[in-house]
Amino acid sequence: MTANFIHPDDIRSQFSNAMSEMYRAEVPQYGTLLELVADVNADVLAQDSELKPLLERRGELGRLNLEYHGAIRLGTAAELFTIRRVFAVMGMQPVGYYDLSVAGVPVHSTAFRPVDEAALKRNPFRVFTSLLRLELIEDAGLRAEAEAILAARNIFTARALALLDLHDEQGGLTLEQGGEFVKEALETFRWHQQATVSAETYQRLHDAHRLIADVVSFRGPHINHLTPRTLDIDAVQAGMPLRGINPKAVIEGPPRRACPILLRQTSFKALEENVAFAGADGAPAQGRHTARFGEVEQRGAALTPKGRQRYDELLNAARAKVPATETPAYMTALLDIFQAMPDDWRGMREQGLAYFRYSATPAGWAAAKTEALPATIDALVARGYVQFDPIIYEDFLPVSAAGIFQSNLGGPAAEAYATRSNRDVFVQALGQSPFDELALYARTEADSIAQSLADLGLAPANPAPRPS
Ligand code: OOG
Ligand code: NI
Repeated sequence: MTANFIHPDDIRSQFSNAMSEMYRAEVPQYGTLLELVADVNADVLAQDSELKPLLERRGELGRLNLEYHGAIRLGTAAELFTIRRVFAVMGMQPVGYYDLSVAGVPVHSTAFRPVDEAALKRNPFRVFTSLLRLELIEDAGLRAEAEAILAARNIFTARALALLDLHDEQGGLTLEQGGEFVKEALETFRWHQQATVSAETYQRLHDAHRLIADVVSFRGPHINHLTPRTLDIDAVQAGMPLRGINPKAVIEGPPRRACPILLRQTSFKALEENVAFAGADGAPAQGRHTARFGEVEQRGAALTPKGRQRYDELLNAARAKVPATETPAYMTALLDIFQAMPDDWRGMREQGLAYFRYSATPAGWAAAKTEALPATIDALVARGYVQFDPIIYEDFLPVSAAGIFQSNLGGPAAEAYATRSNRDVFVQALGQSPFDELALYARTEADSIAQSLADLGLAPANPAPRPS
């Protein structure tokens, strides 16, 4: 990259700041949530003196009070294709494929996020991006109508599109162009109180699925939530009502553990907002729409395929025992059933359940000068010459995502759609295959092992740089 161009990580930082500012202005309750999260994080750090150096070592302290993610819902393949280009300018690539139709939500999704460690540390912001699956609308007439409405809209400003082309021609954007790009891109995510459809059309879309009405009835894919990261999600959940915020009933994901795994999430219920529908005679008709909310997440270790399978089995067992809607019985069952998974890093590592980042210890460096070291990572760990820290899970969980969708769409959980997942269609619309998240974690772990061995004089070369 030429020195004249602004770094994609800096564009992403500018963009996430602008997005946060816009969303706090649009949804004041979200600002209250941010304050609560900052207070809880400060309390946790004050109470646990070992946590701060650990977070520092993992490079996570600086990014703690930054928003971790947001979410949008798109209507067409062309929108998904262009949004990929928009996010690429900000150093965000599609990672993972999530099929939510199995949970009765007619979308499939990916997460646009930084993929390499340095970029994640600079700014972790990512966007969970869903594409509506119109083929799941049963009524052919309504489907055609929704298609026509979506085909007529353009969610990007003309200037944003021009800057995208310029970016691709030049191989980057100048500082000034980068700033302008952020401003233009932000327009795509803005809330519009003015719906593009009549109240009657809205109602028919809404009856097919509330999510369909949310995607089809507006000028663009308004950001529907932002999510800061917390060190204690249970404290945030308990603290919400005290600040006048109405949380969803359960925390999604794994239970509270000494060694946190994957991702735990909760949110406040979407707000009911005034909208103006297009009136037949040009006079707008007032109505209501619920779409926008605030979320919090707590992240833990990325699990290996084996660990993930255990997680899925234990989660399903808990859900089979107590429906996830029944708090607090469900949370108790979850805690109970997860006793079956070791809750210490050593045990997790020995059983191959999580990914770890290895590094040489001071004792290892000293020993490397005076003795012949064993050459396997296990032996080095056993002697205390190499230490290991969990690699943080940077992705999402389909069952949890469905729970977040559901609680914010209101009403009972919908039946699963009978249709199969349609990954090929998604990939074609996107214009590339999403990265495989497990391969990314495995690569980070392998690199750290190679680096540790090299640092201790046990391997000839540094690991190859990750292609970006
Ligand atoms: C996305 C819901 C999923 C998460 O954090 O799992 C999500 C949406 O409501 O559009 O954001
Ligand atoms: Ni979310």
